[in-house]
Amino acid sequence: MENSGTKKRAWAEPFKIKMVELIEMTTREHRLECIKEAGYNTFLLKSKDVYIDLLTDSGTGAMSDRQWSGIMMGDESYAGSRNFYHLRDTVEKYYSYKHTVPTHQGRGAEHIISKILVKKGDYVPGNMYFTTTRLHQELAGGTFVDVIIDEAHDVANLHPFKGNIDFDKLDALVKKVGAEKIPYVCVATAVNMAGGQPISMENMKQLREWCDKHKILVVHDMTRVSENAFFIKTREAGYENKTIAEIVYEICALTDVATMSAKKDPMVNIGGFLAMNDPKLYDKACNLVVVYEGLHTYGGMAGRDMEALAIGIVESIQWDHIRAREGQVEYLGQRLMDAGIPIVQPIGGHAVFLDARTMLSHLPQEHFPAQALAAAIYLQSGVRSMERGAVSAGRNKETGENYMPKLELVRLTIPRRVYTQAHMDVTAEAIIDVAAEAKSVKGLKLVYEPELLRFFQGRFEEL
Ligand code: P70
Repeated sequence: MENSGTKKRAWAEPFKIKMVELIEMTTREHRLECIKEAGYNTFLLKSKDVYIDLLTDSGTGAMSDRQWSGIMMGDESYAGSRNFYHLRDTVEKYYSYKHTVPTHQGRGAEHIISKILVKKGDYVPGNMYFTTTRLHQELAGGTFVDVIIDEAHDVANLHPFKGNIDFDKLDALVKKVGAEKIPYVCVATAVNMAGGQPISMENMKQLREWCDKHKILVVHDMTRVSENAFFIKTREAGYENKTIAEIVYEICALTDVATMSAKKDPMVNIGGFLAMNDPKLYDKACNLVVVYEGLHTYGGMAGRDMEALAIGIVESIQWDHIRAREGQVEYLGQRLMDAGIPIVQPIGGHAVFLDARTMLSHLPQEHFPAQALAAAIYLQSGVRSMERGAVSAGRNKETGENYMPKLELVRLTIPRRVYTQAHMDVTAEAIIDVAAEAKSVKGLKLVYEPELLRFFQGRFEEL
């Protein structure tokens, strides 16, 4: 019953567990060795040494029995696989976009669209940066400009739609560089780097009008669109009686192009796509996908994975599913808040974000408090999280200076349909223990810094 769910009631997962994967707790001694060997970077830990893995919700979800059946229906023909047509029709039916180009994952789609639309000297405004998205815009010669509302940069601000775009910032950019230098606005739903914060439908509609007025395209990073739809349904007037499917469709229909990392919302272990309505743009994307990914009817995906994705799209927009998903994230966030742990509020869609700046207030940002906190949590409990602060923000491409973002966060990301409420309890207790001994956590210095996306492979030492 979709509409009764907006009242505060207990929720339960709309599934039962048919197969389990065993995990093991390790000793503190062993974890100390592991984190040192990993250069204090949780990306470099081996998963066998991790107890509860909250590094990411990307590709880590549990597929349903239906999705696994879809895997068996893979049509692995080089060209014209029937799974491609199933995927294409599903994207059009639920997400509104007529043309779909499969890619190996989200960044494959970002690569292609940036190459097509961004010219040297262009500016690409967006509601906060995402690491891979911004890099592809920059590699194509563009400059990213943050146009998210100021509230998004303030961890404690309770704005219900911290993913919203500030139109004064967009107007100022047009005034400064001219609309012809802006190929598109990149709008993300459930903004990852802001803490999984949603954009409102009202703001999306305004964006459509603004872009029409300036003849600028809207490119939608729809990686977590159903999570955004959940917040619209539960927070925005006029949407309480709409289904998640209706809201998702309405959001998508306000945009021209979409990039999707299918490893999130639709719960496949690998895959993504680029989608659009304009046949000319589709033609260009087909030209490029054969160079970088694969033939346009499979892109970077196996037939079986396209089938599982088509099924996952439908599962991702079911009310029972999304309510349980968000209920679990909220449960962890609320437990931490009750214990006085500083987290990004309101609690986001895919993760709980710890405010490392406050938790480790004895460390200056140059000593990478979020990186240090993620390492300390692992050491304490075997729970793996991810830094989302100065290390992730990287350096200014012109000046080489370190970006020092306002948000210095550690992300506890909840995979879909994988962990139980008891795992959330254990995680919360571990964080509370670390907070009690926060002063003993030392800052870090970079000892190896890769040129691109340094957070993935960078190595650190304790100061
Ligand atoms: C995460 C993952 C991926 C992602 C995303 C948004 C809003 C595009 C993508 C790219 C994986 C990740 C990626 C970079 C740094 C850390 C982690 N997010 N847009 O964990 O999609 O990974 O499929 O190429 O969240 O948040 P893909």
